[in-house]
Amino acid sequence: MATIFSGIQPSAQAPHIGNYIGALKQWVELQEGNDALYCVVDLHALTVPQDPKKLQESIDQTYALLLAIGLDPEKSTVFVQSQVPAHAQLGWVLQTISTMGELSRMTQFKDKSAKFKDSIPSGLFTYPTLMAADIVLYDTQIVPVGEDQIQHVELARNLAQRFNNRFGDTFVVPNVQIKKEGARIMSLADPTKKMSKSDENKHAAVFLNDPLDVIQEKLSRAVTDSQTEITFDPERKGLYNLLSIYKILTGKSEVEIEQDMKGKGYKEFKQEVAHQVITLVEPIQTRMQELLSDRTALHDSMKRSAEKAASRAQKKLEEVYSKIGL
Ligand code: ATP
Ligand code: LTN
Repeated sequence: MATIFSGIQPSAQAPHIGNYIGALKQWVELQEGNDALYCVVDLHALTVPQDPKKLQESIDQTYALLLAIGLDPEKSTVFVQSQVPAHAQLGWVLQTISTMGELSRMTQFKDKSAKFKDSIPSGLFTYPTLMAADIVLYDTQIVPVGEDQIQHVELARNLAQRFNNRFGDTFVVPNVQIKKEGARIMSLADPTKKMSKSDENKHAAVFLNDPLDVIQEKLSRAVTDSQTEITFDPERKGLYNLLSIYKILTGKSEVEIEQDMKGKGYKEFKQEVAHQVITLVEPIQTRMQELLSDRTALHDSMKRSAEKAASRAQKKLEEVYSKIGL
């Protein structure tokens, strides 16, 4: 049994199938037989400007989605970050032992700050120290994420080690866990770019809350190539991406899929992929609507999980405060 921690930002835009395949699917698998904590990281969302009403709604939506994909509050602790004050408190402590140099090297900071020209919010810069706090507060051993978060988990490891060296053994040094397959699902509109929530091209990503006909339409338009044979060839990026999605969702082997697709055209194959995606998202959408229709029950569940997480986090924070002389 391992302690697992991961987080997802609440956003007005629902997660896409890249988020699901790269991260969320593993969360569900890992809750079996492990001590798993999953967090809606609303404090992280504040690193870019937010509308308060919309943020509140996004938190509910994201929490409901996590339950709808199969996370079970009886098996894992699914909670909202801002409801456990120790995250922000430890975040500050870790920020004081981080350096400008190491934070400047974060590629996500470079990408996201580029959009702000002169007035880059400083939260965008210090964000990885809060993420490190999220992880080390619970003696986390394994952090399941998509590829783009490896650098942040590396930083969490460095900060944990640095703190331990300076103040004595306090934190477990966490390990990142990346799925070999699906860690980087590509855009359907441009398979050289990763599938992203913020892509301006409406056909780049399939979102878990997309209407079923929209899913069909997006997949039928997915960029492929002018060849005809359906085979796993990483050089044929668009097709390879669709095949990877199909492979993960069906659990079939590459040989099996290539056999099944012999003689079939792209049109038919894309319909098959759409069918698999719809089979995945339809029950999730139904469950999510049910959960969102009773906000009192939803908020009660949030509160209970936050209390569970907080009692663990508070102990670690007290240990940290005492070690650093507070
Ligand atoms: P985006 O770039 O789509 O806006 P994000 O990384 O900001 O995504 P989060 O909701 O914070 O989105 O990420 C949730 C999880 O999904 C993270 O573990 C991240 O690594 C993973 N992830 C994001 N995009 C992809 C992708 N295209 N393929 C696989 N995993 C992904
Ligand atoms: N930075 C991550 C979300 C995140 C996270 C975490 C992931 C915040 N805290 C702790 C794993 C562990 C993102 O943007 N996807």
